[in-house]
This record gives sequence, C-alpha cells and structure tokens, in this order.
Amino acid sequence: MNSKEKLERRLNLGLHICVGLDTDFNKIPKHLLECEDPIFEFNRRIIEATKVSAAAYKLNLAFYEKEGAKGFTSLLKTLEIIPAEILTIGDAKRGDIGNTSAMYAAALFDHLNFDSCTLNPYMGVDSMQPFLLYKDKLHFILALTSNPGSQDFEKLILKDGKFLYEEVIEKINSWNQFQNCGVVFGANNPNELERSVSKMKDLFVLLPGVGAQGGSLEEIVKIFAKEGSNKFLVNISRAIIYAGSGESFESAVSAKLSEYNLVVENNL
Ligand code: NUP
Repeated sequence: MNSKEKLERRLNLGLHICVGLDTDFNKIPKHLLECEDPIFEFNRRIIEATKVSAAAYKLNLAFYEKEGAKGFTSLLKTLEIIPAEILTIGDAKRGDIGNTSAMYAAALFDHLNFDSCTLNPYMGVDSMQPFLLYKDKLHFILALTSNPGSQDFEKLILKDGKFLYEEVIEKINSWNQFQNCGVVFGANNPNELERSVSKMKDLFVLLPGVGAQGGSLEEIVKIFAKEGSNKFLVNISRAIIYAGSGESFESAVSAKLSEYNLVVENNL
C-alpha cells in the first residue's frame, strides 16, 4: 500500500484527525520518567490509545532533534510501532538547493521510512523536485500557515491581486504530475480556506491549528463538506496528547480523539 492509499483508506472511513506526536519531555506524566526512554513510552501509549481512530500520525522532528541522539532513537522506535497501514508524516518543512534536498529526502524516506513529509516551497521547484520524485510518498507543501507571521510573506498581494499563498497553491497543482502533492493550510484561516478550497480539489490538505492554536474543527469540516471533498486531514497535537496528565492519561487521550471524531461526523 502506498502513502496515498493509506491516507485514502482512513479518509474513506470518515477518519480525518491526525494525531501530532509533538512530545515534549517536560510535559510527560511523571510516572513515565522512570522508564528507559520516556518519550518513546509516552508515544507508545498514545499510539495504543488512538490507533483505531486516528487518520494519521505527524511527528514534528524538532521535538526529537531537541533531545539529540537519544531523541533520534525515540523517533525511530516510535516509527517502528505505528501500524503499517496508518500514514506517518515527518514534519520538518524541508526545501534547499537540489543536491541538499535530495539528502533531506533520503533521510526522511530511505532512512526513517516516513510515508510523507512537509516542505517549504520558498526556494522554488528545484528544491521540491528531489522529494516529488519519491512518487509513492506524499508531500505536503506549505501554502498558508497557522502562525501570526503568515501575514509577512504568505499574505503579500501580488501584481495580479492574488495572495502569494494562492500563487503557491497554483504552483503545487502544476507540480502534482505524480498525484503525490498535498498542501498545508492553517486551520485557523477559515475565510481563506473557503476561498481556496475549490483550487485544492486534487490535493490532500493538511490543516494544523485546531486545539492549542484556536482553529475551529467544525468550521473546517463544514467547508470541505460543502465542497464535496473528503481530502482533508486535521492535525491536532497538544490538545490531544496532553489531554490527560495522571497515571491513566491514555483514557483522556482516547476520549479527546473520540470527541474530535464526533465533531467531524456531525458536520460532514
Ligand atoms: O502552519 C502550520 N502550523 C503548525 O502548527 C504548519 C505546521 N506544520 N504546524 C505544525 O503542526 C506545528 O509545527 C506543530 O507540529 C503542529 C501543531 O501543533 P498544536 O498546535 O496542535 O500543538
């Protein structure tokens, strides 16, 4: 099963929530700190609690790199226990001159064996190409991000009146010759999403920003439902993985995911 098929299977089951394994050592429940690898143990329990109804897992590499070599081991071990039929996303927002991008791509796909990644398109087509040549993987390219600084560049208005992020979406469509491209679109930009959703019909849309960043899941789902598209994946990290804090934090985590899944179901 390639990456696209993995994602489509879950989306077709009505599952749209991607669990973000942004594991911060300082936020791990105290009773796990005695384990040999607390980050891995925390992730393991979250995966056990969510694997039936998660659409995907996104691991932001920053949280693992921050722990140095130990963090890299926790990352590898975590990737090994995510069920093979569930899409994994390596969130590292890569993009560099061609030969360097090729190294980044090999690291994410050949070494770590991620199913997909996030890319930053600022350096243009040759910085994306080495990734896109991995035809069986999925590549989520930043268009309009969820942070306040998205105003600085992404919302610049071009000569023809388009926003820069809209031009990026057009480019992504033109780069999608192997049907392996996706877009990253901040979930806390519902008005912009409504304007752009029809232009992203052939792309999978990854939407971070629900939960800790205040985006409304309900609004997002309604926009895609109205468009008649099910190609959306909403990433939620902190609001799911830190839903509980005590010895039985896993049950709070799975309850939180069910709560979000219900919001999706009720608005589709
Ligand atoms: O525009 C983006 N916004 C965003 O938050 C693009 C992203 N890749 N992310 C990532 O999604 C962010 O780096 C983090 O890993 C996750 C959001 O986490 P949370 O706000 O749900 O805790």
